[in-house]
Amino acid sequence: MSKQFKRTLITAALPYANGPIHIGHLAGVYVPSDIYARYLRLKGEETLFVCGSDEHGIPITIAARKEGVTPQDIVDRYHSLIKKSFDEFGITFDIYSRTTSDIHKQTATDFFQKLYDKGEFIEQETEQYYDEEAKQFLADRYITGTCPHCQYEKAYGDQCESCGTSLNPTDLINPKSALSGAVPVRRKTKHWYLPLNKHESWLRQWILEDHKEWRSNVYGQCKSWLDQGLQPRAVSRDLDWGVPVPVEGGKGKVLYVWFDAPIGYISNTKELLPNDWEKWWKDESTKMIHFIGKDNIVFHCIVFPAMLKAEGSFNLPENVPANEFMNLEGDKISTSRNWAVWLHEYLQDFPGKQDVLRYVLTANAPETKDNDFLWKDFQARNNNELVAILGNFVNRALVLTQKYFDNKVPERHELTDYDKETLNNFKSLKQTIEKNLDNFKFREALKDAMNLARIGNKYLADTEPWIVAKTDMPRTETILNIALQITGNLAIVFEPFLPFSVKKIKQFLNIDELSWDQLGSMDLLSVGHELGKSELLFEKIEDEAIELQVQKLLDIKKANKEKEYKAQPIKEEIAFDDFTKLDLRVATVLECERVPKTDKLLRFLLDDGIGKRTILSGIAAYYPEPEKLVGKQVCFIANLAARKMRGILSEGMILSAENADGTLTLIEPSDKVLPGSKIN
Ligand code: B3M
Ligand code: ZN
Repeated sequence: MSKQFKRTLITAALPYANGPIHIGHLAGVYVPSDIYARYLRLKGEETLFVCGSDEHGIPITIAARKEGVTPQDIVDRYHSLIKKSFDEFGITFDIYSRTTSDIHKQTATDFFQKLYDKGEFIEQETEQYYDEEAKQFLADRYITGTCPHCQYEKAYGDQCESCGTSLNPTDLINPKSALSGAVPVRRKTKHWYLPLNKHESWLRQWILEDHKEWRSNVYGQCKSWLDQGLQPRAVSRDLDWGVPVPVEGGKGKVLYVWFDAPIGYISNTKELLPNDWEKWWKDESTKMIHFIGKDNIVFHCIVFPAMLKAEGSFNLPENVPANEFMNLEGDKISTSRNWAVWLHEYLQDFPGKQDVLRYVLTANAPETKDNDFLWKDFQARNNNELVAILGNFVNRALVLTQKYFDNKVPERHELTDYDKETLNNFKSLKQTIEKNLDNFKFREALKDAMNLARIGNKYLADTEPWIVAKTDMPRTETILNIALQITGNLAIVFEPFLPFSVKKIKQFLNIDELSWDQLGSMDLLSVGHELGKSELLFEKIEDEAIELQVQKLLDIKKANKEKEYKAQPIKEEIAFDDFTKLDLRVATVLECERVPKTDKLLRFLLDDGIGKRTILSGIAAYYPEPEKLVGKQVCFIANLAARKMRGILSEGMILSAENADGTLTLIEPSDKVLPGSKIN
């Protein structure tokens, strides 16, 4: 199926306005969608790129309640923070609006009304938990109780955060309302449902047969949903934050956030183009692409298309290139656990380095599987790729032109075979890069763009114009002419990926507009053209900057462990006699050193009041300067049978406390006592 399209509507998932944006958002949705939008515009294609904040839904009401402010306060705060981050990272939305706007509320209301009038919903009554004190129905998140699987007492109605099991509110033992603490009662409530089962057969055809080209993760998820059989889905909720249900019986109810949010794409288009929006949504020659993360697949591939189809006048998406997740240093990014690199914080620590992050997140994009963001990798990609390849090439081409040709583009004389081969490489890679961009393979496309810079770098290294200049000026002119044309080409190919750096390259070259069509041309700069002033394109990132970031994460990890710390259950009861069998004493440390060739063991020589004794203890990792322990007092078990470790006899055991993160701390008496003192 290759339809002819005239224009492209690009949507990027509407981020929830209940927190700032982190690298996971950028990697999953906003950098890829921006690359695509920039690429299409550079090709001169008619393109519209819409996004906005998703400002309804339970998490926002929960955040508001926690802080004692209104949901509107929360969304106002995060909407502007998020919008600012997008601006700072060069995400070129044509509009970034919000779902609390009047036009959105009206659009969502009308949409619901139309489906209602057409008889596209079914109404169903169910029993749900109700808080009689707070006088409201309780969303799953608002009910807490004991997890039936792990006995954790603060499990939520939808999930136990301790063991990770997903739950139904009715699974909880001793359910309580998180609003008032009251025991919730069950009460009947009526809602409107979109009968997805009615849509199953055309969805099967449309996705499984007509869109086999979709990414395998997307296709696979859809297939598994469809194979399980679709069920009616409630599109309303008992809540007071959202778009009110506009029909009879809708009092106290709002549209489910996943019903109104995707309509946000439509209302944002309307807001931007009040007279012209319909061609972007209803004209068959418009291609619509949804950029999302993998947790949004079912809503964009099944639920929203069913809504659009039920409405009857809208296009369906042509592709939904959903990404998998970007993890951070091996762990899933989590807003609530502060396990993230926040964009506003990144820019404080790395001012002006937006492109470095854009580059790393694309080079490592989670297009086919979850990937990891590692600070070491970030540094390596900056230093070994951006600085050493792209930056180095551009810098050399410009500096040599200043040095030999007074900053003007020199003439090009006869080409050697090697020159021709170099230029041909550009032409052939252009096609590969286009194909990858057209198919949302941004990672591959970026790799090939960097390969072009590599070709340039190699060209200069092989032709050595700084040596040729001593004997053959015409040849030097040719080499640098080619190097400058290559630089111009790099400004085209990197524009979608590294817009800030490309802006600089264009200033260095003193050129304005370049278009994708010109990629591969060796006549971007005419002979005699005067170049601008140049500087280094990228700078090296030092170890210290990276260590700081790694330390920041270690601190967060430690704080999280402490927050989640649960004291171990008490062991089985023992008789007093059992206790008195233990001979616990205090001793003074005479010597302390690491046991050679081990990571863990320290050898203590103790004054135990009677004589000297040696004890080995596995705490070396937590006391990197063991000599500092000399003179301190420790507690130990004096009558434990001695045993040999690493050829050394250990006579007893030193007591330590285990911290939340598993590290150990020695136990010391609160005042100095005589060595040998008994512990009772
Ligand atoms: N706000 C979920 C998310 O941010 C949701 C996306 C809506 S797209 C219409 O993951
Ligand atoms: Zn549990």
